[in-house]
Amino acid sequence: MQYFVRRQWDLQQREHTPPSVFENRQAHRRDFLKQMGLSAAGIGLASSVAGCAKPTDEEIEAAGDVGWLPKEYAEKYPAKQNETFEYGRSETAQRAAAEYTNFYEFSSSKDCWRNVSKFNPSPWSIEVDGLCGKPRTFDLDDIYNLFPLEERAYRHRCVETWAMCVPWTGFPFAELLKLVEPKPKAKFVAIESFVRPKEAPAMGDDSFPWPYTEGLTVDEAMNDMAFLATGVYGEALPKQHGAPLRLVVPWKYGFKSIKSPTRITLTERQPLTFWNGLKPNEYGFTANVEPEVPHPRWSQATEWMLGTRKEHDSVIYNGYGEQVGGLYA
Ligand SMILES: Nc1nc2c(c(=O)[nH]1)N[C@H]1C(S)=C(S)[C@@H](COP(=O)(O)O)O[C@H]1N2
Ligand SMILES: [Mo]
Repeated sequence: MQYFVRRQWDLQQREHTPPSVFENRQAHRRDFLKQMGLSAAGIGLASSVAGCAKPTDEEIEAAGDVGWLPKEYAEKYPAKQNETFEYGRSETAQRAAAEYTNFYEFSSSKDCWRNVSKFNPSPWSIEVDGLCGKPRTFDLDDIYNLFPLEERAYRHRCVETWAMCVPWTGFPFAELLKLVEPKPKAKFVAIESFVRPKEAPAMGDDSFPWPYTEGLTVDEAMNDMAFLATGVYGEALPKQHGAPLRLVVPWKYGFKSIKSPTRITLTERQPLTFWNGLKPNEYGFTANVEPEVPHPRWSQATEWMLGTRKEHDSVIYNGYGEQVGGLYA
C-alpha cells in the first residue's frame, strides 16, 4: 500500500511559502480553485462547507478540557520554573497555540480542538520495553509520583514554517529512560501513539499508517533538552496539545514531538516513523531545524509566529546548538 497524501499546497512552488498557505487552507484552496478556473458555484460550495465563525476563547478553552487531570494534582505536584530557558522572543498567546495545532488523529486542518471531545486521556499508561534491563508500564500516578515537574520556556518550530514560544511543564525524557536501564545495545527509542478511532475521528482515514510513530537516537533522547511535557501555560495539557503527556524535542522540527504516546521501545535499529515513512524525501528521520536546507517545497530560512505572524530568521538547531550541537559534531 502506498501512503501518498496529496495536499493542495503540493502544487505551490515558491521560495518562501506565505503563512496564509498553512494558516488558512480554505482561503488558499479558493485561490487555487480560482486559478484552475472552476465555477463560482464550486467555489461557493467549497467555502460554505469549510466556513466557520471565529471561535471564542471560551469555546477553545472548553474544548481543550484540562479537567481530565484531577484538580488536586496541581497542588500535589507543583512545577518549579527552570530559569535557564528563555525564548528570546515574545511568548505565544495561549489561545493562539491552542487553536492552531497539528494532531492528525483529530484533524489534518489545524482545528483539532473541534474534534477532541471524545478523547479520554485518563486513565493512561505507557509501556516501556525492548532493549532495557527493567521494562515497565507507567500509569499517570507513577509518572506524577516519580518525576518532579519543572517549567521550561521553549521555542517550537514546525517543518511547515510556523513557530511558537510556550512554557511546558514536565520532566526530562532521560529521567524516565534511566529508570528502565537501557542496554548498551540499544541505539534508538521508537515511540508510538494511541490507536482509538472511536475517540479520534480522523483515525478513520486509513490512508495514514496509524498509529503515529516517532523515534530518536538514545543519545538524543538522553539529552537534557528532550522533555516529556504534562502541561503547558501552568495547566494540564489541553487535549489537542497531546494530553496526558507528549514529547518535546525543540531543536527538531515539530513532527518529532510526538503527542500522547502509549509505548516506548528501545531498539538496535532505526525505527520506521510516520512522516519519514510517508514521504522520506520531505521528512527525514533526524529532522533537526536546519535553515540552510530547504524543504523540497519551501524554504526553511524563516519562520512565523502563531498569533502575531511575526517573522524571524530560523536558526540551526532552533537556537539550541549550545545544548545539542555536540550530538552531531
Ligand atoms: N500523535 C501525534 N503527535 C504529533 C503530531 C500528530 O499529528 N500526531 N503532529 C506533530 C507536529 S507536525 C507538530 S508541529 C507538533 C505540534 O504541536 P502542537 O500542535 O501542540 O503545537 O506536534 C507533533 N506531534
Ligand atoms: Mo509540524
